[in-house]
Amino acid sequence: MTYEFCYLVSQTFIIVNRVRTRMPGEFVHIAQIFNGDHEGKEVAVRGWIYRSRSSGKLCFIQVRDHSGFMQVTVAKNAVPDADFEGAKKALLESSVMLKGTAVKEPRAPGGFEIQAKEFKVLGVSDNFPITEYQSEEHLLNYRHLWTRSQNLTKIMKVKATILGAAREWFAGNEFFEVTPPIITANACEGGSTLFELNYFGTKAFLSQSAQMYLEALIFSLEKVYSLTPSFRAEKSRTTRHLAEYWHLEGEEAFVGNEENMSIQEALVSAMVTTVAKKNPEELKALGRDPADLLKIVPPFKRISYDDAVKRLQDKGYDFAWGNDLGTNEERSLVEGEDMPIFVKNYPKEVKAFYMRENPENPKVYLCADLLAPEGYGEIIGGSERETDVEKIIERLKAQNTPLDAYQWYLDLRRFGTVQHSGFGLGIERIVRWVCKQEHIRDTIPFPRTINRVNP
Ligand code: NSS
Repeated sequence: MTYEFCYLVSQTFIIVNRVRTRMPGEFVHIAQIFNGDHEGKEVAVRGWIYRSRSSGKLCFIQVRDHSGFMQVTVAKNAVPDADFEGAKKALLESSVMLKGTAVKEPRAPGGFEIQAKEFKVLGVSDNFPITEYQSEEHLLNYRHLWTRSQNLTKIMKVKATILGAAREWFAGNEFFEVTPPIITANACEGGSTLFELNYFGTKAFLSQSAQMYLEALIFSLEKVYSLTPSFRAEKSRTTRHLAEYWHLEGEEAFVGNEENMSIQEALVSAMVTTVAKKNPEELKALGRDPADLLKIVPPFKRISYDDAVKRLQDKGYDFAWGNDLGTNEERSLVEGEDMPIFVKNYPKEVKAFYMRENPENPKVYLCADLLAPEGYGEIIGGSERETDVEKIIERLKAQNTPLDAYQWYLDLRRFGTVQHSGFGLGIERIVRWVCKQEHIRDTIPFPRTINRVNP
């Protein structure tokens, strides 16, 4: 087909399409009606019943779709008899399809309603098992239905924007997206949180981090990232740990610890400012002022672990050098900050074997954690990687790790190693902060925690 012909065809298509969008009965999303463009016109809507009440010859039904709610009035004399009977009987969460006129109605939520001419129930709903006041446990048991709730819907929209913004940022900064394995033979973050599985008769694990594989891939692609599920058999019940979470990880050749932090702050800024611009209504409804997020721009403060210890001691914490920072310590360090802060150069004993020793102080690694403000705590763990193969072997031996499964990783240091760094960002951790959620489980549709694997 020639270009001209294509053009002609597409013009014709556009004309046909224009006529179609003006035809009565075109399906629209509810939010499109509220902007007034459809006033006085016929529209068709598909969705689910959110609320309903009827009085004799009139039903008032609130229908929801992903974009909002709309009052629909179904009058006995305006629709076929079967439609009116169906509307009267239909219970909450029945799926419906309706046609009618969009009219201004100041008494209806949002100032518009649809006066139905047709009202079809597509899928009936029996007594919906979720009513107004339910225990947390009940809502988790019915998570497959509770994902229809307003809050979870908004959080999922925010999360989708955050993931899109991250991918866009990486693509715009010359990172290649790669696909590391999930089933592995070695631990990246220590044995205590490994999920073990029987892999055709040999022991294997679910990945805690793609890092080691990303390290392998920088030798061809230089800057890589991946978005994968990571698994941690976290035995404690906390409001910020999941057994399965989404892990966004980057790895960069020829980059040291400081530049690694600059990459992270640019990425985090892009993720949260994009969501502030694209989802202000969802954020406000969740209690987050989008203006808080628009302020998150580099550079972020960088304090050393040593400084962090001093700050904590000055505030009266009984905290000795060499301990890991817990939730309370992290909360205290970001008190009064409205941007995330980096804490860098942790003692070796609290971090993993693969980090590069600080040449200026061999007691600490060249690493950094990024702490979110408002007490949300760590959202990123990152470091420059050790390139000295002997040092890595020594550390693995010191922790009694058999080297067999790590030989391939050691090879990366034996064949053309280069300075490199990387980081891992917990998607649900950043969503929890952005959406001001108390519990991390509400940032993922089907949370996996110590006592829940179903639904
Ligand atoms: O253990 S980390 O701190 N670091 C790593 O896994 C590195 N190997 C990543 C890398 O350099 N490529 O985990 C990274 C982040 C951490 O900051 C949290 O935001 C998140 O992963 N994380 C979690 N989120 C939810 N639930 C759990 N259990 C969890 N554990 C870590």
